[in-house]
Amino acid sequence: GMIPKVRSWNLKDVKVSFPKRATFSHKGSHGKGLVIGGQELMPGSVALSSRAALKAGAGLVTVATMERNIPVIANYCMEAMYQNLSNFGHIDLAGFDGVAIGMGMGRNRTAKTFVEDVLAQEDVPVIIDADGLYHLKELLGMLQERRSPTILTPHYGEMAMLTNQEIETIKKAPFTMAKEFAQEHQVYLILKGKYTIITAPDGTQMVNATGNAGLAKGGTGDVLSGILLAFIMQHESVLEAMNNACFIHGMSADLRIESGQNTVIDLLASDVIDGLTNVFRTMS
Ligand code: B4P
Ligand code: MG
Repeated sequence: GMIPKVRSWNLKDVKVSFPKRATFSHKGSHGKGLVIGGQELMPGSVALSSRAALKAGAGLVTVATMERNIPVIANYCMEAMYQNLSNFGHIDLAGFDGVAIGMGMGRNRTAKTFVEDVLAQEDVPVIIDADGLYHLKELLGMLQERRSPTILTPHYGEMAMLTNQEIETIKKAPFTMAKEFAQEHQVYLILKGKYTIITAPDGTQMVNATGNAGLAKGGTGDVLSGILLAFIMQHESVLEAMNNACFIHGMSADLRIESGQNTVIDLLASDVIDGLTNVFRTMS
């Protein structure tokens, strides 16, 4: 097929658009984020997302998850606050500047009602990942009605599921598939892969080339969702936040390898979070 002219987001773009942390800033200046997910057998996902959000600069992070998982998650992410998801039929998003939903959330019907509930609340930007995308499949009609940004982060398998296509079909025309979907449903879309394609609802596209095969391991997508949550709360533009999140997530993985701290074999999602320090050191 025809190869579209899509530009790569680069380090210079990141440096120009990355928000400066003001000397007199307070935690309220950097966003209050809510991470929703993590069913009983998957506590690690939201632990990674919430820690990634804090390490990426979010002011406050609350995790809404299964009660019995809270101690495990808090052990990895002490700075977060917690809500008991099992007690809520409705999650009030008032007071939050951004929401990330779906990581390790599971595919039962209760989980679906949370996705529906979040999408119905108008004022907050929402990131939907992983099992949240699975539930979204039946809720696609809600997307166009939303008044604040919705950001979807499928990998190729999830994109195939959302569009009723084979993965091979997506691979043949990923730019076109992403653009059509983003425009039809009026969403921001991050199609994750070796080259990640970032699309705005108006069809604007950018590609990210940072990252390496070390990222092909469970949990790295959850880290991206957390970084993204932190950035959409602090950047003026959603598109810049998405581009920077993808670039920095991959750059952290690249620096871990280049510095000899990890190899592409042993790199863990948590190493990508730890690597953010080296990335941010180059930003100032
Ligand atoms: P899931 O079981 O849903 O995996 P997951 O929980 O979403 O994992 P995680 O959240 O950690 O990773 P994610 O991909 O979100 O599904 C996995 C299955 O989906 C696979 O077994 C496969 O069948 C299918 N699938 C997924 N991606 C596919 C692809 N590209 N082509 C064909 N089939 C695919 O996030 C991973 C992160 O790491 C992203 O940011 C991504 O950009 C990055 N990354 C992964 N591999 C990379 C690489 N080689 N180079 C650079 N970046 C890479
Ligand atoms: Mg994932």
